[in-house]
Amino acid sequence: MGSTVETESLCGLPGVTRDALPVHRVYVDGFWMDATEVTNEKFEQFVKATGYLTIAERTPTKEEFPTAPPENLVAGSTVFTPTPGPVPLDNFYQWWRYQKGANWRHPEGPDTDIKGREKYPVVHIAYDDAVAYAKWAGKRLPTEAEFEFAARGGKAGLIYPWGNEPHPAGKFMANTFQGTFPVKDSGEDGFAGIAPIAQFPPNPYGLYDISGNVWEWCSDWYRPDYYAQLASASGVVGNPQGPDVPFDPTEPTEKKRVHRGGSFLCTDQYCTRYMVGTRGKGEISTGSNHLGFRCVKAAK
Ligand SMILES: [Ca+2]
Repeated sequence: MGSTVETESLCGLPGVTRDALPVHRVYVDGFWMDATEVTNEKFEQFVKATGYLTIAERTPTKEEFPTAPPENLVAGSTVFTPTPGPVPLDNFYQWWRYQKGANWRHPEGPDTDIKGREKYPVVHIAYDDAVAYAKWAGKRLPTEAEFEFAARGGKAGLIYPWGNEPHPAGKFMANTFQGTFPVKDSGEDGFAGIAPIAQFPPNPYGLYDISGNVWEWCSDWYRPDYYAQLASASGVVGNPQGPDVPFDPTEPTEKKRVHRGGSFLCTDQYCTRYMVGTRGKGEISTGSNHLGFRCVKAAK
């Protein structure tokens, strides 16, 4: 598991892959994983069966978001918004906005819907939403170790799930971002923005979009030094479950869990964390239009 110092330079955002150092070995028991990200169609079945209301559809309270301005205490979610022209890539608030009325049924806001997007990954899913779905489906979320093991598809030490070239023989292997970030996605890979599931070749384990398209929730709490902790443990750690408590020094008051896989916004100009050994993270109540999930189940 993990990423190397050598691949750090592939990412435009300095130091963002350092939490995936050093490369280390772990052991995971056998498990099954969904071949694709959970789709709008599947999530709708769950909502119809249970009446579940996602966090983005509920009105947030001051207690939950003490630093949010009062005008933002309305149901909604974060939506990527291209900037009118090139901007310094040092402040992501330039291209993320809190959109009132954005949720899984209305991915870009109240004027948009999921008609014709049945096979797209469900987005604007907070951690508890993903857990609720998984429980209903008789499954659970993957641990970070399970996710990375599955993503590597039986191969060790590669930069991407398919090898070390981002575009082998000129072919795009995942839905990422081309063009000028965050101004215009030129969609050379066939998709400017989110794509339906399974539009690119699967990895050797038959998993689609394990890299790119949307980030995916894992069950581990996030700490940047967790890989270093595992590496310093004696022997190979079996079935790691993540640290006991979350901590992200860049936003120390926020409780974050791990995201993996990168998204349709990944670009070497900013962030290339669709690289298979790298890590992401997110506050547990916060969804966005490039974050979804898939489930796993223990092998009997
Ligand atoms: Ca794309």
